[in-house]
Amino acid sequence: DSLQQILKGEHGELVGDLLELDQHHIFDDWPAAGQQENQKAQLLSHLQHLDSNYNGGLKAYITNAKKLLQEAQAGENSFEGFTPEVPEGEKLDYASQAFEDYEQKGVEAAHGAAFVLVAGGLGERLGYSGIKLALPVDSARGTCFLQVYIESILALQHLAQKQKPGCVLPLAIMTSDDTHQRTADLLSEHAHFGAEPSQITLLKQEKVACLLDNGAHLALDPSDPFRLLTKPHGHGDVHSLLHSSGILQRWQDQGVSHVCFFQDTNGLVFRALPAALGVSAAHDFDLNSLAVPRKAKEAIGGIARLTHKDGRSMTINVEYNQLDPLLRATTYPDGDVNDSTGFSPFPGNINQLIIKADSYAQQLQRTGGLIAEFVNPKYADSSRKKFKSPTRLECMMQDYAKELPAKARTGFTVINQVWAAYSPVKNAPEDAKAKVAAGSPSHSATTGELDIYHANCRTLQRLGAQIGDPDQCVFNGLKVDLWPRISWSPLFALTLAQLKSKVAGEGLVISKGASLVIEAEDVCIRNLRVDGALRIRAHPKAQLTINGLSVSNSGWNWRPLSLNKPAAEEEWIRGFKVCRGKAGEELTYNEPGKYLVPKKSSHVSSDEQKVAVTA
Ligand code: UGB
Repeated sequence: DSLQQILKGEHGELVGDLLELDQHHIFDDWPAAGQQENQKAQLLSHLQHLDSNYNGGLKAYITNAKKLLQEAQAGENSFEGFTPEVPEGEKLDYASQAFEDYEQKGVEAAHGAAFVLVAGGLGERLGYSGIKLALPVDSARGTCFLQVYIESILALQHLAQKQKPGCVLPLAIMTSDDTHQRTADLLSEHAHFGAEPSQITLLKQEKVACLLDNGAHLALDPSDPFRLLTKPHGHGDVHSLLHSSGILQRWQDQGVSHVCFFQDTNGLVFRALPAALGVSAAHDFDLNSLAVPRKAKEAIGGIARLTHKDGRSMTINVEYNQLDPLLRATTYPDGDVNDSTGFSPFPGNINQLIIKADSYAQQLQRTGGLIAEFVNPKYADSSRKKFKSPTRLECMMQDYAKELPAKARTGFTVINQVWAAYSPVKNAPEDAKAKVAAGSPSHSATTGELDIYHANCRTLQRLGAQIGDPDQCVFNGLKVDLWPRISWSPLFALTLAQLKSKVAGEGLVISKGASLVIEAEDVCIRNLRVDGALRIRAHPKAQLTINGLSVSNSGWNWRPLSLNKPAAEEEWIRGFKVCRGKAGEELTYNEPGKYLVPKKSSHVSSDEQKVAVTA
């Protein structure tokens, strides 16, 4: 009786549709009229919410799910009829002349750039309870991913303003229920890390209902019979959100020409992004994927050119779990294996995409931003009838390429040195160890940090600096190289050209085990020797010239954690603690002005001495 009443009421149409779609089980234990009215209202409004947040509503969701689940059960291959080959693209050596030329072109195009950070994932794989954007990128500087990303955008904005005075580069961050509030809090607690509040927009993606079985029956939450179980729909939601929120339209009205997408924990992304933007502008690409050499079986997709028997052809990302079967079934009988270079012949997708705004807007207008979905049930046995746990439909942002018309210009930009472009923080310590044992990069919190130092040291070496050798360490069971801990704010140098203009490489000497942190914008290093630790902080309008400074102290130590000593979660996932003691020199300039450091011809500080120069 109570259900009959609902069918006549506000939610009647939706409930009727669900009953027609064989979803009676949701209402099996529906209490009689007058009983648990609040809980019943809760379920109905929850269903309505799920209905209004999926294009076409729950009816479309269940219909799409049934089709995809049937195909999955039958073992259908979504690449049936396609043959993969290694595509042509731009391959750049980091710091080569070609790299620098593209970087310059990217800086020239930067006034038309907008940024999209997908950060709806909670990072369960990493075993970290907070949001990943709040994790420190490296312990030397101690700033979190969100800060480094925003500073990178502001640094590019400063460069772009030389082309277009006053331009502001916008950032949209996709969050989810899991990350939204904490991301908003992180921004407001830190005054948006120096960005204008109106420069940043948060877009929350909604979860989708879980599916119990091949019949696409929606799963009730075991802990609450008046709610459905829901899970994230994947990073592909970002396209429909940019469309439905009107943000893309707004950006276009402001003159945005390229939209640059990136992920939550790759501290190196902005090293290569300006060059990739230059490649996009130079080749007038509708879609350009930044890529790195990929180890076979590594959990990053491979970029491949797929040609169908009927003549269709597209350059797309083939996700890691699909690449091996596709290769085996077609032109590479050994599957996903390394070639003589030690890498897979297919470039690795790092989900950093640069999309031309004009054709993107047209495309979203046509599709509403919908991205091809897939389903990936874990079956209980070979009959493929039962799932180990409820599944859901998903979509991936890089599958935007699948929707593009044949005439679209798609390409990719490979940075030949992985260390210069990609080291995400994705895997918990035990999984990271297993990945390394299987020949893949660990993509752990340990390497995410250490690769920043590695990249900075290698880059400075290319400028002619003398950098001490790395120490060999074991953190969380991973054997790693610990290079001198050099870290700088992107506001000091974002591009290679900026770094070259600020650091005279031949005048820089950093000892083995030393640390150097630059937390200042306008610093020119002519002659500096660091044996120990040095941190430089300065007011944005302070101009420093370092010429003849030599710092020597006992420095900072990266110590493996001992099991019986307490450590923060951020330290546990890295496997080390930084012991700073009182050693380490700190140069601080709090007022605008011009400073020569040291004032005399040389300046040597002793161990345990902390010098604060306050103007
Ligand atoms: N993300 C969301 O914003 N919402 C979601 O619903 C899910 C994720 P994962 P994944 O570079 O290593 C991708 O989970 O999906 C955000 C590519 O598909 O870390 O396994 C999340 O917050 C793969 O081709 O990665 O694999 C994070 O920022 C390869 O490029 C981002 O989406 C791989 O990343 C990625 O989510 C990689």
